[in-house]
Amino acid sequence: MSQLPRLLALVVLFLTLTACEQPSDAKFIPAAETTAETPSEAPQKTGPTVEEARAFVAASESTLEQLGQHNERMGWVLANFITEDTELLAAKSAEQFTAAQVAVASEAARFNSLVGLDYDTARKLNMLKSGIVIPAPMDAAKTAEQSEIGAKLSGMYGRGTYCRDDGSCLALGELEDIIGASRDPAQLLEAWEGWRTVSPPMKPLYARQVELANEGAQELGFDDLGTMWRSAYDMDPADFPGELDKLWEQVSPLYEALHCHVRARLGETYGTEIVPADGPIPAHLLGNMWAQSWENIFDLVAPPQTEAGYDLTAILNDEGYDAISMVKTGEAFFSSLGFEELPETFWQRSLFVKPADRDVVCHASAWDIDEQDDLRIKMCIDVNAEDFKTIHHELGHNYYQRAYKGESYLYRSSANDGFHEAVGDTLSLSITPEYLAKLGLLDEVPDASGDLGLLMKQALEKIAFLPFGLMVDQWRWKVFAGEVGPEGYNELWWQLRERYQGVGAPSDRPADAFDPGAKYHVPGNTPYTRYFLAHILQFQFHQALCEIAGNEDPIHRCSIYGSKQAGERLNAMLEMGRSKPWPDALAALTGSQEMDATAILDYFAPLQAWLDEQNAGRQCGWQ
Ligand code: X8Z
Ligand code: ZN
Repeated sequence: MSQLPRLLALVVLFLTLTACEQPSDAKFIPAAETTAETPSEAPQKTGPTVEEARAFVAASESTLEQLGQHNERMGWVLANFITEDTELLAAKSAEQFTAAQVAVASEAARFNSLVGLDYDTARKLNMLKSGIVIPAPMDAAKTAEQSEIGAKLSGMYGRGTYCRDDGSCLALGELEDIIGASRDPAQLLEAWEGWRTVSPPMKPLYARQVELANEGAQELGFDDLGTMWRSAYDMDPADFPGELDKLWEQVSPLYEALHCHVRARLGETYGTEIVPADGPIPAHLLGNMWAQSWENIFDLVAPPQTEAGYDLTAILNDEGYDAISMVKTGEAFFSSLGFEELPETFWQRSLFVKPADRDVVCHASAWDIDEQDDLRIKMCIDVNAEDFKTIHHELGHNYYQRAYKGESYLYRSSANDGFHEAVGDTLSLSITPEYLAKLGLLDEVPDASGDLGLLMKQALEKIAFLPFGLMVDQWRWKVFAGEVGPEGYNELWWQLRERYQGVGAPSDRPADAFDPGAKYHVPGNTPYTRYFLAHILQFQFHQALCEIAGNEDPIHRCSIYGSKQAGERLNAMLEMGRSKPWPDALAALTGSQEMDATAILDYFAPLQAWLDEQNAGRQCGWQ
């Protein structure tokens, strides 16, 4: 029997008894402050006791675990079978789960001034109060409305297609193929604009979702949903943007150098009427639907006389790889580090190939249905290098999930959300020519003269991504803070795209455009700063693991494949889950408590030197 009615009854009772007591201060409370044993300040007899707090945390974990699992299954069914019915069922379960999360978060505030709490209870109370991605107001009708909107938005994205006047329709995957391969600006523009016809109808729904989620966040004591999201980093949420600024300042010179070179080369290809020599790069020319990573235009910007050394997409196809063998190869990498193989159910229950007969959410994701062994991925795999890397990304989530399965419910998560996104990518950094030669996919390892090409390809993926990884939530935080209303959403989006990425809209956007909605994570309501952090962290992890593996090559040539020592150290961090603040988890692997961009800068140092030479005499930056 569902525990929700019982829980809600409890909450109603609590709210009735203490109706005048607002859930006061749900802001960040450093665990250290609440953990200090201060026997002289024993809790007052009238207030809640430490035992009550512990019992409350245990009951909340148990309730949320049950509802969360049910919600996860419903989410899986919706994402694999989008229909009106599954949308409704998923919305219903999301509604129950959100209501329970909010009820618990609100009740947790009861223990705010309690002293003498042990470390774990204090940490978990904090997590209960702030760890909701999309809170709802404590009004049943509004909670239901918000869940329906959430399911509808996901469905609209998953089902989205662009239909031409002649009735022919293209799905996202097909449009992405055009953006990746075509060099015809008119065709590129059609695909780019075409995909953005899916999102205008999302705008009013999104605006209402923001209203409701903000109301929910405010009822829990936060200024708005953005503050709530920023409170998940074991630091005062007010300090978190500064942490991001610091990292961005470290890497932005490298990004600007890459941008400058890429813009100059695109100007040579398409002409300066299309690519202005001193302005933002039009977003449809960068080889990716969102201009978030640019590896598909490698051929246009590659250093002369260097190659990437090999074409992994061609190799995978020539060698007869299919979706399953690509995933098996990813699994084998983890096995080489000493991780246990994936369970049989992973192979039975995952979705690897886009079904022909139904709508699914193709955006890749990893699932942990029972938080024990029922791990799955859901991906519409094509045989190409990009999907090969994405498979490693998704498996990284699954191996992390399995590593922390022994932790209690609230600790079954990554140290911070950037860590979860970084693990699989860290292994992808080890997909080097040496590694491919070990697999028999390359006959010989190219010598160091090919490194510049390899680094360029890698930079087009990893460095190009950084400002995009940052700007998505810069946009959302401003939206959540009410700095802009629906009528200004799109303009703000493009202001930030220009400011951070130096990328501009290729054409005047229609008045009803809602271009943020054409990016999965906006209608899907997935925070995005995690990917920016992951792109910094994965290089820190890679550097540390290479050292542990005894690597002596330049860091961009290091592969940790086969190193049990590296695997052991990685696992030591993964199995901590979220039980300790992220600086402790980071230190367990790297020895450092700071997120820091030195490792990524070291990795790309030879490319930076080459870019600086190329850019001498060019006008860099954008107006
Ligand atoms: O969404 C993802 C993963 C699933 S967590 C495929 N990524 C971001 C994106 O596609 O926009 C990975 C890189 C950034
Ligand atoms: Zn991911």
